[in-house]
Amino acid sequence: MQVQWYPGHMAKTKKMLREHISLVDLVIELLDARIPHSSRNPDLDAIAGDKSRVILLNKADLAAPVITKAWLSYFEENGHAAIAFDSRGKAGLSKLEELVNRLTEEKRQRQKARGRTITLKAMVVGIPNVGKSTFINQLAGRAGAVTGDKPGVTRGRQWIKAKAGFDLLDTPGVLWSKFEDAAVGVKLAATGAVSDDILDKVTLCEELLKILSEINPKSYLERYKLPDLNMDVGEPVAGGNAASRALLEKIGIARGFKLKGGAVDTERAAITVLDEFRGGKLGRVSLERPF
Ligand SMILES: Nc1nc2c(ncn2[C@@H]2O[C@H](COP(=O)(O)OP(=O)(O)OP(=O)(O)O)[C@@H](O)[C@H]2O)c(=O)[nH]1
Ligand SMILES: [Mg+2]
Repeated sequence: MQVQWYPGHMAKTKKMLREHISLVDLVIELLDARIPHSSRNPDLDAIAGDKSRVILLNKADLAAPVITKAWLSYFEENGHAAIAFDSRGKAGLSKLEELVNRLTEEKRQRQKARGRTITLKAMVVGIPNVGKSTFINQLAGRAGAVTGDKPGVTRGRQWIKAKAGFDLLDTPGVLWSKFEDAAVGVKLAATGAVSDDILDKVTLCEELLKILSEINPKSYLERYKLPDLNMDVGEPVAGGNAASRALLEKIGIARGFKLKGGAVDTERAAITVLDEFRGGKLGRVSLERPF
């Protein structure tokens, strides 16, 4: 499955990020904790240059805690300040504040020495639907930015005061024009960064089931109360993967999704599995490890 999604506004957003980078003291890069590798925009290094950066593994409530911990060590070993976060709660706030203070220490000291009030500006960036606006609202303690359960909600930049002397720039989600491999596109689509309107949901769901069968078959076996099928993922066949298709049909049967005439409604099964995976109903599942 080849996913390529680069709506016109994304090139404009990239230009806007480049234009605004000199105004900020800090970049807060939100990654999806379930796919920290696939959700990293390779264009960001060139845009952010040597600006201080915090990596925030957002939606950590949906990812496997042990694997998130391994990712945090991985980023720290590679010289990046990183924290895990659930933007719908307040758990990581004090740790984040500590980190921001550490990274902006020099500027704050300089302003203090000159008797100025401290002002810090941070740009919040990340792929569509990763939770940028939700994160900003959490920090600000009010719903200043529009959020939504689909990619492409934020369309323009917006400054939001998180607290006195700390302003955050909300930005539209950006992807990059070419994914390095097809698996990256599949993971971005499965976690909700790519609009479902451009995708064949059955194929996407089969691809997701193929990944889950390799890393965590318990996630769907328990959710859909299936016996261990001991599935062999096998070679891809035309129209998808035979084992994943068989699995999707079993899920459809388990849920009683039937078409007129009695065939299994695989489309409805696919929509259900994708929704439930995205909503965390298959448990806390990370699709990528740092090793
Ligand atoms: N479970 C969970 N859901 C989250 C978290 N952060 C955000 N969400 C949900 O993810 C969806 C997208 O959130 P937004 O804040 O609109 O995402 P965004 O990155 O601003 O998206 P765009 O503006 O479209 O680029 C919403 O349904 C949020 O409730 C999180 O940490 N955990
Ligand atoms: Mg947004």
